[in-house]
Amino acid sequence: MRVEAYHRSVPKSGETHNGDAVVIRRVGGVLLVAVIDALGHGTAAAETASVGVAYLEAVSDLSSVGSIVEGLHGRLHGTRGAAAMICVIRPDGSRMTACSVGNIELRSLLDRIPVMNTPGILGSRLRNMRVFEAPLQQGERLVMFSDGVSPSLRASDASGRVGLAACDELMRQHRRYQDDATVAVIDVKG
Ligand SMILES: [Mn+2]
Repeated sequence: MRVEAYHRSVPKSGETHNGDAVVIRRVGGVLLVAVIDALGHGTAAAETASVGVAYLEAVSDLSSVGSIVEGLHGRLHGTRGAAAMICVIRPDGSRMTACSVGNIELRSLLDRIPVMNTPGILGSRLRNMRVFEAPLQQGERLVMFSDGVSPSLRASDASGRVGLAACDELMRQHRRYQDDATVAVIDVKG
């Protein structure tokens, strides 16, 4: 199966700097999709988010989501802290593994992902990390989003749209203008 990922991220209304950030990259065919939401907004939040992005752009071993989260937690020490969801997908698209610390949410079109959020703030407080995983099937769509997007979002809300057009439709329906807002869409194709 082929897996494609896209994202849209915009700052809070009136801000030019974004405390949300997304990393999408492949290492040896393994796909990493990460959404970061630094506490607060504006320049200081954007600086914290960029520290997280730098770590996730450089991490070379994607075999353990728990290790990635612990590494990100360590790197963010001394910053204002952040929520983040790390999702890793096998090269053949057959399985996903993820961990979400704080309030980054995940919705699934086929609704077979046992999502478990981990309480805490990366950089300052991380206990009882919960890593969840599930097989993926053709036609699945995963949507990861920050709390600048309404939790009423469903993965089916942009059905019929693909890529950035799907991200933009989800934003149009669910964006909250008082916070930085991010959606990342992962499509599993045949
Ligand atoms: Mn936020």
